[in-house]
Amino acid sequence: MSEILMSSAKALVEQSRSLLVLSGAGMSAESGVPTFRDAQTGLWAKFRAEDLATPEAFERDPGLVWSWYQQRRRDLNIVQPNPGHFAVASFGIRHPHCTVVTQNVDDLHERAGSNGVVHLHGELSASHCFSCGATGDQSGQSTESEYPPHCTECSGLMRPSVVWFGETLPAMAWSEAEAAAQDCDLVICAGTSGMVYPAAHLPSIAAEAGARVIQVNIDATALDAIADINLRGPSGVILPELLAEQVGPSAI
Ligand code: BV8
Ligand code: ZN
Repeated sequence: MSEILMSSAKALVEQSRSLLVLSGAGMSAESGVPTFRDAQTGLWAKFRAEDLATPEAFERDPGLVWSWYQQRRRDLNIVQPNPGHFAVASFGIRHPHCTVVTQNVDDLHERAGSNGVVHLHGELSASHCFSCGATGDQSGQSTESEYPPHCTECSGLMRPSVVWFGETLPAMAWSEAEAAAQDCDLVICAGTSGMVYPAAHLPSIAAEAGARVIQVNIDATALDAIADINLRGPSGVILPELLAEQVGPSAI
């Protein structure tokens, strides 16, 4: 990736007074968490993630969908945040006007030290009742059960508290993300294909409000068209350099 592009991007970060970081599955891929574009493995090899992450799939086969999330929960227990997560977290500690909005359902940003992370698509660690919405007792929830437990309120089936395709995003999360996009002067899109809506609208909302857009991705994506600077490469390598504390000009 060219040094000129990186220094231009670092200048935008240095000048920024309000930063939005929008992260996608590629951010967690550096920690070993498969993206939605990656092929499924094991029992779910013959399914696409998009086909499992729907209410219809859960109604059709609750055991299949629940066990897929249980496997992802177990996988998450053995991965760690990567240097990209830590770079975002330490930048956020140095710059209070930095909002982290993620499409990811893992807690890797939080485990790296980011606070107030906005989860557009929910969180894998929580569950609620598919019928009545009760959250029940989340403590010590086993990641081993291969069939969803029953709700203690209405004996309906518990489901993971993630947003499935065809479901609306949590209103609070979306309005916080939209406000951050409208208010920021710079948005960094890290590890997202820009294919899933309405999350994929956020960079355009920011650009239309006058913000500059930096994209960090190993591939070309739908966001190439609106990115002012495209930093091609892994987020775990690029973000630590892009967000490193910039020491002022050395005294002469
Ligand atoms: C909604 C939780 C209103 C579940 C997820 C037609 C056109 C436009 C939109 C639609 C349409 N038909 C339907 C829709 C709406 C639909 C949608 O956008 N569908 C897409 C597939 C076309 N959206 C919805 O349904 C949303 N709700 O719109 O509500 C509504 C209501 C009713 C009816 C209609 C509308 C809800 C969407 C939320 C779905 N849930 N996750 C779970 O996790 O199980 S989304 C899921 O996909 C993940 O959260 C993941 O984050 C996301 C995929 O996006 P990315 O994060 O970008 O990941 P992806 O795998 O795509 O890309 C990874 C990128 O990383 C790649 O670019 C790769 O190059 C890069 N990368 C890889 N490694 C690295 C890297 N980059 C840097 N470093 C690396 N090391
Ligand atoms: Zn219930």
